[in-house]
Amino acid sequence: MFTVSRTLLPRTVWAGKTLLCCRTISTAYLDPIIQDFTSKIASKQPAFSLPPRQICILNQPTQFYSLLLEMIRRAEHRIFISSLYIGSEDTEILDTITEALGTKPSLHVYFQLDLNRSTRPGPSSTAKLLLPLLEKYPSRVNVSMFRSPSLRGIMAKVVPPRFNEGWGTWHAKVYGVDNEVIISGANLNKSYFTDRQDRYLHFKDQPLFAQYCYDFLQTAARFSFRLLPSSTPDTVTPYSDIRDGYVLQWSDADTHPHHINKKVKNALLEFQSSRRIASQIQLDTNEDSFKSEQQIMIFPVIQAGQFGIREEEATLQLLFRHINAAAKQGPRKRPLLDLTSGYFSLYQPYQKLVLGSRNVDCRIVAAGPKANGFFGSGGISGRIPEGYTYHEKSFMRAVRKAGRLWREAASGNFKGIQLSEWDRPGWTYHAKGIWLSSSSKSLPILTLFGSTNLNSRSSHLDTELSFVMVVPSRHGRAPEEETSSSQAIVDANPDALTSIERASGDSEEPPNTALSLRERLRHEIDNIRANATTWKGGQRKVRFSTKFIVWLVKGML
Ligand SMILES: *[C@@H]1O[C@H](CO)[C@@H](O)[C@H](O)[C@H]1NC(C)=O
Ligand SMILES: *[C@@H]1O[C@H](CO)[C@@H](O)[C@H](O)[C@H]1NC(C)=O
Ligand SMILES: *[C@@H]1O[C@H](CO)[C@@H](O)[C@H](O)[C@H]1NC(C)=O
Ligand SMILES: CC(=O)N[C@H]1CO[C@H](CO)[C@@H](O)[C@@H]1O
Repeated sequence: MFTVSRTLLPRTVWAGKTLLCCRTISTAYLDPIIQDFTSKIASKQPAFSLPPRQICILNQPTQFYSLLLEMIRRAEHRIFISSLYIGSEDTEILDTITEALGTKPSLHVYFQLDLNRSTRPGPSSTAKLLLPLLEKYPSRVNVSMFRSPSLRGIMAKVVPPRFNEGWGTWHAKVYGVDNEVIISGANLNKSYFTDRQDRYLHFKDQPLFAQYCYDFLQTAARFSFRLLPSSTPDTVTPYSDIRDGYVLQWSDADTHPHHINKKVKNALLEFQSSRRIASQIQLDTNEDSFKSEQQIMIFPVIQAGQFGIREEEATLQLLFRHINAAAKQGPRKRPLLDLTSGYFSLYQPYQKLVLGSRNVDCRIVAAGPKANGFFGSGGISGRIPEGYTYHEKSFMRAVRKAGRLWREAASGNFKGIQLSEWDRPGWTYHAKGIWLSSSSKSLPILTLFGSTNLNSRSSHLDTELSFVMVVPSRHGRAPEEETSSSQAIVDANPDALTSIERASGDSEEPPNTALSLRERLRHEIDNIRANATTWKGGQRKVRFSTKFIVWLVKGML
């Protein structure tokens, strides 16, 4: 059975706040296929518990945009944003932040961005966009920019800017305000607010979770450059970088920016382990635990391959090991895993897990070539969609070789591995993540969301922050999982979910049940799959020169 509770002493947590008490959460309400996994991951990763009512799942880029603006307008103490960059096509976000700083005297704003991507030459770089804000509110705006230590030497100079990002970016996406946070894969650029499909999970009134995200960004700031206007006195410290109109200040005189690997590794490891120890959750298998029937658990995972941090990889290994073990036990339903990535070239070890899990069915949604953000780009970038087709073809060859092509089973259900492509005229696709259901007929019980694309670039080069969320699916002492009446409706009519949501007061104030959250997760997948069709890459030609480029850039796609 499952491992019994680990004992955690309540301790003083970060930010000088004291823990009220250590919350005990029972794994008894989780589906049996994720009980052991949850006990294990809780012993390795920081953990947060929250009621399902505080989680809102947005499905449209326009909803993300309006919520983000609303959050900025209601910010009182802090705005903390982590993104690759801020685009110049939309000025409303920065205008709204400027306005908020003007009206809220105690408001501080923190940005954590990727240096190379945010300092592209030209007047509209993110760095230049942020300068007026820094000049106006020098003591209340902090902008940190991470630069991969691998970006050095002759190659970094020779390879054009767009490609040298391939050496590893700051990729985590966090949009936080006071005690609320949106976790997404979206950057702050116009298309992400209009016609680029992503995922957006909003967590309301979560001091501990928000503090975790904030502290993660503060940790990253310790090994990042600080953006300052050239007019700031005494900015040029050793290794600082003077650019046109601004300075990228380096604050750690003892460490060259190219040699930060060890320090970053230690900082991230220390950060995770301190948060794990301070974690308010204690797991047990006792059904009587207070209110745990409805508690959602969230486990942050960091993947930063170039610093030797591979929590996402370890987490997925663990997840597959446990669901395989559970799926093998006795005659039970086949678990269904939905997986998606806007840049689908599944990392080899993950491919192995998916292909080797013969009792777990898997549906994958990848971006169709036209929905790839690089479709129609000039030069080598224009080859990127074709490069992904090439990766998909080799993945599908491996699926065929493993005898796991999607097919109708004797039961009438489909099984195996299905690849679909997302296409919606005028839109591009950038969603990523995993959803797990205990069978094709039931609602999700687990999801992975955040910045990871689940490809080798995410695993080895970029720095990613993602989260595993587990949702209870059993009630009280009932031995079987729910087969709710709403589930029957959903199976009969996928549109029914929206009416359920509407009936229960719309998404503004979702009902406080785990079941409703699982329905909303299902709705999230359905919304994505509504624009997914059969993969047609098999019929697409990949030019030899594209294959050569893919070979040249290896893990960068
Ligand atoms: C923002 O998006 C536009 C296209 O919508 C693109 O041309 C531009 O390069 C993007 N900005 C950055 C900094 O990547
Ligand atoms: C933010 O910037 C201020 C002044 O510019 C600086 O004193 C402070 O240390 C910075 N805060 C953090 C958390 O980096
Ligand atoms: C994409 O999905 C939306 C619903 O989310 C639907 O209205 C639209 O017709 C779909 N478009 C295509 C091309 O399938
Ligand atoms: C666009 C940009 O800033 N590119 C830079 C990325 O980093 C390398 C190495 O420092 C620079 O040479 C590039 O100019």
